[in-house]
Amino acid sequence: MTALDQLTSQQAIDLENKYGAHNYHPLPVVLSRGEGVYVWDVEGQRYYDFLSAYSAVNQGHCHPTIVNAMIKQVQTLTLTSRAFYNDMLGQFEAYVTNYFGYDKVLPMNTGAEAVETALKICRKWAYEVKGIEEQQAEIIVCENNFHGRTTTIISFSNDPVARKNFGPYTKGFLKIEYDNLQVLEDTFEKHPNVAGFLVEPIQGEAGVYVPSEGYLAKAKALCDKYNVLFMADEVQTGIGRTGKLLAVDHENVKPDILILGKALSGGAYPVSAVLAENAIMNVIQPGNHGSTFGGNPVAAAVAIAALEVVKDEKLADNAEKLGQLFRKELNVYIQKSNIIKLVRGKGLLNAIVINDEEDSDTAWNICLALRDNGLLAKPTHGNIIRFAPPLVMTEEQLLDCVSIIITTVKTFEK
Ligand code: IF1
Repeated sequence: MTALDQLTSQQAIDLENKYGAHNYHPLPVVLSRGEGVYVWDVEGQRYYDFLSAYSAVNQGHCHPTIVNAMIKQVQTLTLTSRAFYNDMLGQFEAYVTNYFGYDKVLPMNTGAEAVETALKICRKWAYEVKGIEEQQAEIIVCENNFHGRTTTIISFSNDPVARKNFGPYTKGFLKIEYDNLQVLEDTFEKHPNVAGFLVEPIQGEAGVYVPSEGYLAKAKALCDKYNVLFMADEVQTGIGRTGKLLAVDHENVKPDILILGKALSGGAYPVSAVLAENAIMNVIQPGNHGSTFGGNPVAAAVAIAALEVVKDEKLADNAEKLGQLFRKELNVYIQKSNIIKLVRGKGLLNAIVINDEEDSDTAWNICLALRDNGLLAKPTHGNIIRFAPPLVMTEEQLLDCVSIIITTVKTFEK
């Protein structure tokens, strides 16, 4: 067998099991092609993608504008490192800062790296601008957060699966309840060395947990009052997913530090970024931070194209419209269902909560049945199923998906 022979699904699964570290438990489906809202398995079966690679493929699979920008750049210049200038990075920097309304951007590759970058900028700002004594800066994070997999980030996770036996952990983080403004202010009062507040505008991994209306705006106002940087992790919620360009736009909040990843490239390439105004970003000087691949010409070309698609195709508006329809249609069914408890979310970032024990395998079994009916989704935290299709979906396709979901869960009614 040569590497390029067409495998069966089972052969592909067997290879991963034998030669790959077992750091995932994928739904058993082996994909080999994608276009728009659809993916195909190696046997040629077509599915609606209702995960979008955890909201990275907001622009749809293999979007021609993004693919063409990538091909053109890959044939011209791929990587220079930041030891030299390249003719694409500056164009991306000008484009992305103008797009989101910030003075400066620091480009990286993955979401976790962007979060790390934000934490480093925040700490440096604390010592050099806010005037906190060295080594004393603290950053507030939320319970049930998900910000990535690095040693520092898992240090402030409270998911034992992500965290256990990876210590010793990085110090300097205070964990408070999400969606609780009183606790946030109490923590500011008690801890004068707080430099930043890192928050997901909607907690994705926690089960698409949408905070109370006004929480983000009021948290930002408290940050201003206590001279603390409000850092929004929009890696999953950003770039049109929740029905606005950014999830913080629902409350007209402008984060001091904005963290982007995933759909910044439409899923074509790892591109992440941190944006801030000069007063903050200028703490970063040559040698302080960087990455071999961060800001490479391919990433720059791909990200410009990916952001253009979001604007040209009005993907945020489409997510808002289809999200309303999705929740409305599902709610009609939920009225008379004893298997789905509720649907929640914003735009096209939604989840249903299954009426069963948290450690039951019902959500997993529903996802297997959805797969058999032509729709791919994945459980998060036991009894919750996340629904996040590409934002290029049409209303007709969405209604088709709603019908697949309802037909499938019906067979699980008790
Ligand atoms: C995995 C979850 C989603 C993120 C936020 C930073 C990152 C992520 C808000 C890091 C990444 C991923 C990573 C993926 C599963 C996935 C996920 F279920 F774990 F929570 F999307 F919902 N901030 N989220 O959601 O970005 O370094 O991965 O590029 O298996 O770890 P990354």
